[in-house]
Amino acid sequence: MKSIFNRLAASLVVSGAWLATAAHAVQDLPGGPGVNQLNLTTGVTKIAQEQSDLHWMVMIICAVIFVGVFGAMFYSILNHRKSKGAKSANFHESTVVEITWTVVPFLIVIAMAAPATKVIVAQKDTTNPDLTIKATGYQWKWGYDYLAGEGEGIGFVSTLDSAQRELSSAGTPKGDDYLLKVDNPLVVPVNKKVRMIITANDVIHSWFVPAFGVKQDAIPGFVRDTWFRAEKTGDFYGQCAELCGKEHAYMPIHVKVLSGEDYAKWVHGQQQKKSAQAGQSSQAVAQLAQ
Ligand SMILES: [Cu+2]
Repeated sequence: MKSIFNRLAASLVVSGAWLATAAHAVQDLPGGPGVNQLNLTTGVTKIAQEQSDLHWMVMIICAVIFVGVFGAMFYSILNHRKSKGAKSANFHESTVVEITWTVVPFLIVIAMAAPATKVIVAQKDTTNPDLTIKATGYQWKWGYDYLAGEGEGIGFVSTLDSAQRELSSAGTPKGDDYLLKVDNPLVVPVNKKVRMIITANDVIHSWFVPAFGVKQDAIPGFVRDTWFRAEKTGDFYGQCAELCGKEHAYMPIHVKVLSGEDYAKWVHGQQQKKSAQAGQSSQAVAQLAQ
């Protein structure tokens, strides 16, 4: 018996030490998750800000109702109990009470639903984008194709950094961007409306970037769209948010928001790379034909 307790104590000490080192080793990732983060991520789009405001509004309304209802209940139980000689009041079939408890909750629901509907409608408004990018979910990576706007024709696949995949297999998490680092991040310009067309090639995935307030299921055979207008440059992270198989945890999303100028440079670089590759392959074809 004693040895079981000893072993238990030893394993607690070991796991405690592991937690302590893990907590020290990891820092907040700017644009990504923070250490011990409880609140929603700080958004960098108007929609994300509005979602956060809605969240707090509903949270506060719920808290006020909770305190009001439980306060009245406990007050009644304590101060109007039988042992204190309380006589029960009779308001059975009171029209005033019945109308009040129907109208008041109805008004509360309307007060929450009206602003929420406004945000949902704005979220779905993908008209007049500056840039259109298709994201395709694969087991287990994301494909990006720039369909319209500056950078049209660019396309690449974005996969988890293989070194991090190995760290995960070894059970040794490391780094602030652990399991969020990719080979080719999605690059977009700041303050431009980017329409994302989302689909999948095998099973259902979900394209989710909390800082943009965007989460859209990627469904094979269907096309869905969403949009964002990032108001800050920087790196923002997300993950596939629909359980899609054994490597579901290994298909992160990394979006690099660049200034208009830097974005133009990136587009130029990508196009040069593409034409160089096209040149190489046409040379190869010419050589084969000789
Ligand atoms: Cu997935």
